[in-house]
Amino acid sequence: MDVEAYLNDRGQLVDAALEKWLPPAGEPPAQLHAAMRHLVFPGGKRVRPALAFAGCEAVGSAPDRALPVAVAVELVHTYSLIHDDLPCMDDDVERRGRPTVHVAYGEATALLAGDALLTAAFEVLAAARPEHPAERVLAAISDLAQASGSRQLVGGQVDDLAVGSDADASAIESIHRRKTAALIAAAVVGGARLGGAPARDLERLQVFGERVGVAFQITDDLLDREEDAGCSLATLLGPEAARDRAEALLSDALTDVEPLGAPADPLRELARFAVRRRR
Ligand code: GRG
Repeated sequence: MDVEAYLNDRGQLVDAALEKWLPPAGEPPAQLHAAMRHLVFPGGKRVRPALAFAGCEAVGSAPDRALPVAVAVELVHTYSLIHDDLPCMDDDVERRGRPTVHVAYGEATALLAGDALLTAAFEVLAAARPEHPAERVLAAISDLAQASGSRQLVGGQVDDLAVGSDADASAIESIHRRKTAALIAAAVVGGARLGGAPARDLERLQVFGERVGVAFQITDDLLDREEDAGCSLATLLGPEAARDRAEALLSDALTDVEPLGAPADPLRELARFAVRRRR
C-alpha cells in the first residue's frame, strides 16, 4: 500500500468535511471563525483521521463510515496544538511554517478558537445520528471525551509541563500515553465503533492505538521537534535506544491486530508510517 496516497486520499475526504462543518471565515464573529480555520487549513499530515478510516476498514466496514470520528479527532488535535502554542504553554510563534494562531489573531482569540474547535468536535459526533446507531455514536462521544479530558490529554499536558530532569522512562511513557496516545487510540477505536466492531476487536484496537501513539511521540522527539527536552526518551536513553523502544512498541502493536487479517493492512501500514516517518 502507498501510505502517502492513502493519507492524501483520506485527507481530501476529511478536508471536505471540515470545510462543511466549520463556519465560513467571514461569518461573524469573523475574527474568531478565521482563527478557527487558520490551523485547520492547510492541515498537517491528517494521521489521526487516516487512522480512524483504517480502524473502520480493519473491522470490515467501508472506511468513509468513520468520517464523523475522523473530523472530530482532527478538531481536538487542532485545538490542542493551538493551546500548546500559547504564551502560557510552549510560547511558539510558528507551526507548520506559518505564524501560530495567537501570533496571527491575538492570544484571547486563539484561546477561544481552541475552545470552539473542541466543542465543534462533539457537535460533529452527535450529528452522526441517525446515519449511525445511537449507541455507537454515544460510545464514540464518550471515548473522545475521556481521551481529551483530565485523565488523558489535558492531564498528560499538565504532567509534561511539570516534569523534572529526574523523570524515568516509565514516567515519560505515561505522559506520552496520555498526552499523545489517548487521542490516537480514540481515532482508531472510534472509527472501528462506527464500523460496527465487536467488543473484542475494540479492545485489541485500543491496545494497538496506545502502543502506536507512544511510539509516534517517541518518533516525534527523535525528529527533534520543539518538544520539551525534559520529557523525551531520546534525551533520557539516547536516540538509538529510543528508536529501539519505538520499534518494539510497533512490533507489539502489529501482533495485537494479527487476528483482524487482511482488512487491517492499511492500519498496519499507517502504524509503520507513524513510527518510521521523517516528517
Ligand atoms: C489541552 C490546554 C491543553 C493544551 C494542549 C496535549 C496538548 C496540550 C498539546 C499537544 C501538543 C503536542 C505537541 C502534542 C504531542 C502530539 C504530537 C506529536 C503532535 C504533532 O502531531 P502531528 O505530527 O502534527 O500529527 P500535524 O502537524 O501533522 O498535524
